[in-house]
Amino acid sequence: MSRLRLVIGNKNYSSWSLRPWLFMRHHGLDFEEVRLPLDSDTFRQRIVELSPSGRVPVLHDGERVVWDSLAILEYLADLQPPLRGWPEEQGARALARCISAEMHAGFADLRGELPMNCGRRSSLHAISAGARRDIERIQSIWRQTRQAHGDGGPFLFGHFGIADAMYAPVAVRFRGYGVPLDADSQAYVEAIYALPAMQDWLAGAAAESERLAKYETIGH
Ligand SMILES: N[C@@H](CCC(=O)N[C@@H](CS)C(=O)NCC(=O)O)C(=O)O
Repeated sequence: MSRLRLVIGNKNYSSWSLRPWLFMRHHGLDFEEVRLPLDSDTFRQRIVELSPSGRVPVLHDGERVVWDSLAILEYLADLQPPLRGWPEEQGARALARCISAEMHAGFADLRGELPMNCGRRSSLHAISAGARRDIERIQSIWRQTRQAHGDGGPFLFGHFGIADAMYAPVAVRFRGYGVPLDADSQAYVEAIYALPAMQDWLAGAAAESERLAKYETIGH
Protein backbone atom coordinates (compact mmCIF):
# COMPACT_ATOMS: atom_id res chain seq x y z
CA MET A 1 0.00 0.00 0.00
CA SER A 2 1.36 3.43 -0.86
CA ARG A 3 2.12 5.89 1.91
CA LEU A 4 0.62 8.86 0.09
CA ARG A 5 -3.09 9.23 -0.51
CA LEU A 6 -4.50 12.13 -2.55
CA VAL A 7 -8.19 12.92 -2.28
CA ILE A 8 -9.50 14.71 -5.35
CA GLY A 9 -12.78 15.81 -6.95
CA ASN A 10 -13.98 15.03 -10.48
CA LYS A 11 -11.13 15.04 -12.98
CA ASN A 12 -13.43 16.81 -15.39
CA TYR A 13 -14.09 19.81 -13.16
CA SER A 14 -11.78 20.01 -10.14
CA SER A 15 -9.09 22.46 -11.18
CA TRP A 16 -7.60 22.57 -7.68
CA SER A 17 -7.25 18.79 -7.65
CA LEU A 18 -5.45 18.72 -10.99
CA ARG A 19 -2.51 20.68 -9.60
CA PRO A 20 -1.06 18.25 -7.05
CA TRP A 21 -2.21 15.19 -9.00
CA LEU A 22 -0.28 16.32 -12.08
CA PHE A 23 2.80 17.11 -10.03
CA MET A 24 2.71 13.70 -8.33
CA ARG A 25 2.08 11.75 -11.50
CA HIS A 26 4.68 13.71 -13.45
CA HIS A 27 7.29 12.95 -10.79
CA GLY A 28 6.32 9.30 -10.70
CA LEU A 29 5.27 9.31 -7.03
CA ASP A 30 3.41 6.24 -5.89
CA PHE A 31 0.07 7.31 -4.40
CA GLU A 32 -3.43 6.10 -3.81
CA GLU A 33 -6.10 8.23 -5.46
CA VAL A 34 -9.45 8.73 -3.75
CA ARG A 35 -11.95 10.44 -6.03
CA LEU A 36 -15.02 12.06 -4.47
CA PRO A 37 -17.45 13.46 -7.07
CA LEU A 38 -18.25 17.10 -6.27
CA ASP A 39 -21.81 17.95 -5.17
CA SER A 40 -22.57 14.31 -4.35
CA ASP A 41 -23.76 12.60 -1.17
CA THR A 42 -20.54 10.56 -1.19
CA PHE A 43 -18.54 13.81 -1.12
CA ARG A 44 -20.59 15.27 1.73
CA GLN A 45 -20.41 12.07 3.77
CA ARG A 46 -16.72 11.31 3.34
CA ILE A 47 -15.08 14.73 3.19
CA VAL A 48 -15.77 15.44 6.88
CA GLU A 49 -13.28 12.85 8.06
CA LEU A 50 -10.81 13.34 5.20
CA SER A 51 -10.31 17.11 4.95
CA PRO A 52 -10.25 19.74 7.72
CA SER A 53 -11.29 22.43 5.20
CA GLY A 54 -14.08 20.26 3.81
CA ARG A 55 -12.52 20.68 0.37
CA VAL A 56 -10.38 18.84 -2.11
CA PRO A 57 -7.56 18.32 -2.81
CA VAL A 58 -6.20 16.94 0.44
CA LEU A 59 -3.08 14.81 0.86
CA HIS A 60 -2.62 12.16 3.53
CA ASP A 61 0.94 11.12 4.25
CA GLY A 62 0.52 8.44 6.91
CA GLU A 63 -1.03 10.28 9.86
CA ARG A 64 -0.20 13.70 8.42
CA VAL A 65 -2.93 15.64 6.62
CA VAL A 66 -2.02 18.45 4.20
CA TRP A 67 -4.75 20.45 2.48
CA ASP A 68 -4.90 23.28 -0.03
CA SER A 69 -3.36 22.76 -3.47
CA LEU A 70 -0.41 25.13 -3.06
CA ALA A 71 0.49 23.85 0.40
CA ILE A 72 0.33 20.28 -0.93
CA LEU A 73 2.66 21.14 -3.82
CA GLU A 74 5.16 22.70 -1.42
CA TYR A 75 4.95 19.69 0.87
CA LEU A 76 5.54 17.28 -2.01
CA ALA A 77 8.55 19.26 -3.23
CA ASP A 78 10.06 18.92 0.26
CA LEU A 79 9.71 15.13 0.41
CA GLN A 80 12.85 13.04 0.62
CA PRO A 81 14.38 12.86 -1.91
CA PRO A 82 13.26 16.41 -2.80
CA LEU A 83 11.40 16.98 -6.06
CA ARG A 84 12.06 19.89 -8.38
CA GLY A 85 9.37 22.31 -7.22
CA TRP A 86 10.76 25.84 -7.21
CA PRO A 87 13.65 26.95 -9.41
CA GLU A 88 17.09 27.10 -7.71
CA GLU A 89 18.17 30.67 -8.40
CA GLN A 90 16.81 33.14 -5.83
CA GLY A 91 15.31 35.65 -8.29
CA ALA A 92 13.62 32.92 -10.34
CA ARG A 93 12.40 31.30 -7.13
CA ALA A 94 10.86 34.57 -5.94
CA LEU A 95 9.14 35.03 -9.29
CA ALA A 96 7.83 31.44 -9.25
CA ARG A 97 6.36 32.08 -5.80
CA CYS A 98 4.83 35.41 -6.88
CA ILE A 99 3.10 34.02 -9.94
CA SER A 100 1.91 30.91 -8.08
CA ALA A 101 0.47 33.07 -5.29
CA GLU A 102 -1.12 35.37 -7.86
CA MET A 103 -2.78 32.38 -9.48
CA HIS A 104 -3.87 30.97 -6.15
CA ALA A 105 -5.52 34.14 -4.90
CA GLY A 106 -6.53 35.90 -8.10
CA PHE A 107 -8.20 35.72 -11.48
CA ALA A 108 -11.69 35.51 -10.01
CA ASP A 109 -13.43 36.61 -13.21
CA LEU A 110 -11.65 33.98 -15.29
CA ARG A 111 -12.46 31.32 -12.72
CA GLY A 112 -16.10 32.27 -12.48
CA GLU A 113 -16.79 32.63 -16.19
CA LEU A 114 -14.55 29.92 -17.61
CA PRO A 115 -14.57 27.11 -15.04
CA MET A 116 -12.38 24.13 -15.85
CA ASN A 117 -14.24 21.53 -17.87
CA CYS A 118 -11.88 19.05 -19.50
CA GLY A 119 -14.54 17.88 -21.96
CA ARG A 120 -15.42 21.35 -23.21
CA ARG A 121 -14.66 22.19 -26.85
CA SER A 122 -16.66 25.29 -27.73
CA SER A 123 -15.91 28.98 -27.68
CA LEU A 124 -17.65 31.55 -25.53
CA HIS A 125 -19.55 34.27 -27.38
CA ALA A 126 -19.06 36.87 -24.69
CA ILE A 127 -16.25 37.34 -22.20
CA SER A 128 -16.46 40.16 -19.62
CA ALA A 129 -13.88 42.94 -19.42
CA GLY A 130 -12.66 41.49 -16.10
CA ALA A 131 -12.07 38.01 -17.53
CA ARG A 132 -10.36 39.56 -20.55
CA ARG A 133 -8.00 41.41 -18.21
CA ASP A 134 -7.25 38.11 -16.42
CA ILE A 135 -6.52 36.40 -19.75
CA GLU A 136 -4.15 39.20 -20.80
CA ARG A 137 -2.39 39.21 -17.44
CA ILE A 138 -1.84 35.44 -17.53
CA GLN A 139 -0.40 35.58 -21.04
CA SER A 140 1.94 38.36 -19.99
CA ILE A 141 3.06 36.31 -16.96
CA TRP A 142 3.73 33.29 -19.18
CA ARG A 143 5.53 35.33 -21.85
CA GLN A 144 7.75 37.23 -19.44
CA THR A 145 8.60 34.20 -17.34
CA ARG A 146 9.42 32.04 -20.35
CA GLN A 147 11.53 34.80 -21.89
CA ALA A 148 13.53 35.35 -18.71
CA HIS A 149 13.80 31.79 -17.38
CA GLY A 150 12.47 29.31 -19.92
CA ASP A 151 15.65 28.35 -21.75
CA GLY A 152 15.98 24.86 -20.27
CA GLY A 153 12.68 23.46 -21.59
CA PRO A 154 9.09 24.30 -22.62
CA PHE A 155 7.81 25.15 -19.12
CA LEU A 156 7.74 28.44 -17.21
CA PHE A 157 11.15 27.90 -15.68
CA GLY A 158 12.33 25.36 -18.25
CA HIS A 159 11.56 22.21 -16.28
CA PHE A 160 8.05 21.40 -15.05
CA GLY A 161 7.58 22.69 -11.50
CA ILE A 162 5.09 24.03 -8.98
CA ALA A 163 4.29 27.16 -11.04
CA ASP A 164 3.36 24.97 -14.02
CA ALA A 165 1.15 22.78 -11.85
CA MET A 166 -0.59 25.94 -10.62
CA TYR A 167 -1.28 27.16 -14.17
CA ALA A 168 -2.14 23.79 -15.78
CA PRO A 169 -5.90 24.24 -15.17
CA VAL A 170 -5.71 27.59 -16.99
CA ALA A 171 -4.32 25.78 -20.04
CA VAL A 172 -7.43 23.57 -19.96
CA ARG A 173 -9.71 26.61 -19.66
CA PHE A 174 -8.01 28.43 -22.54
CA ARG A 175 -8.18 25.41 -24.81
CA GLY A 176 -11.69 24.33 -23.85
CA TYR A 177 -13.26 27.76 -24.31
CA GLY A 178 -11.25 28.48 -27.48
CA VAL A 179 -9.53 31.58 -26.06
CA PRO A 180 -7.31 33.11 -28.79
CA LEU A 181 -3.72 33.24 -27.49
CA ASP A 182 -0.43 34.75 -28.56
CA ALA A 183 2.03 32.28 -30.10
CA ASP A 184 4.15 31.87 -26.94
CA SER A 185 1.12 31.19 -24.74
CA GLN A 186 -0.24 28.75 -27.32
CA ALA A 187 3.07 26.87 -27.28
CA TYR A 188 2.98 26.76 -23.49
CA VAL A 189 -0.57 25.34 -23.48
CA GLU A 190 0.61 22.68 -25.92
CA ALA A 191 3.57 21.81 -23.68
CA ILE A 192 1.18 21.27 -20.75
CA TYR A 193 -1.10 19.07 -22.90
CA ALA A 194 1.90 17.07 -24.16
CA LEU A 195 2.80 15.90 -20.65
CA PRO A 196 2.02 12.18 -20.34
CA ALA A 197 0.68 12.90 -16.83
CA MET A 198 -1.71 15.50 -18.28
CA GLN A 199 -2.90 13.00 -20.88
CA ASP A 200 -3.56 10.50 -18.07
CA TRP A 201 -5.67 13.07 -16.21
CA LEU A 202 -7.64 13.92 -19.36
CA ALA A 203 -8.27 10.23 -20.06
CA GLY A 204 -9.59 9.89 -16.51
CA ALA A 205 -11.80 12.94 -17.03
CA ALA A 206 -13.17 11.54 -20.30
CA ALA A 207 -14.10 8.30 -18.54
CA GLU A 208 -16.23 10.08 -15.93
CA SER A 209 -19.98 9.95 -16.30
CA GLU A 210 -21.03 12.71 -13.87
CA ARG A 211 -22.18 15.93 -15.50
CA LEU A 212 -22.69 19.04 -13.38
CA ALA A 213 -25.14 21.43 -15.02
CA LYS A 214 -23.52 24.51 -13.51
CA TYR A 215 -20.37 23.82 -15.54
CA GLU A 216 -21.99 22.36 -18.64
CA THR A 217 -24.47 25.12 -19.45
CA ILE A 218 -22.01 28.03 -19.55
CA GLY A 219 -22.19 30.03 -22.79
CA HIS A 220 -24.58 27.66 -24.57
N1 LIG B 1 -7.82 26.91 -1.90
C1 LIG B 1 -8.23 25.53 -2.02
C2 LIG B 1 -9.54 25.45 -2.74
C3 LIG B 1 -10.11 24.07 -2.84
C4 LIG B 1 -11.53 24.05 -3.41
O1 LIG B 1 -12.24 25.07 -3.46
N2 LIG B 1 -11.96 22.86 -3.80
C5 LIG B 1 -13.30 22.65 -4.32
C6 LIG B 1 -13.30 21.71 -5.53
S1 LIG B 1 -12.31 22.19 -6.87
C7 LIG B 1 -14.13 21.90 -3.31
O2 LIG B 1 -13.64 21.09 -2.58
N3 LIG B 1 -15.44 22.17 -3.32
C8 LIG B 1 -16.34 21.41 -2.55
C9 LIG B 1 -17.16 22.21 -1.60
O3 LIG B 1 -16.82 23.38 -1.38
O4 LIG B 1 -18.12 21.64 -1.08
C10 LIG B 1 -7.10 24.75 -2.71
O5 LIG B 1 -6.26 25.37 -3.36
O6 LIG B 1 -7.02 23.52 -2.56
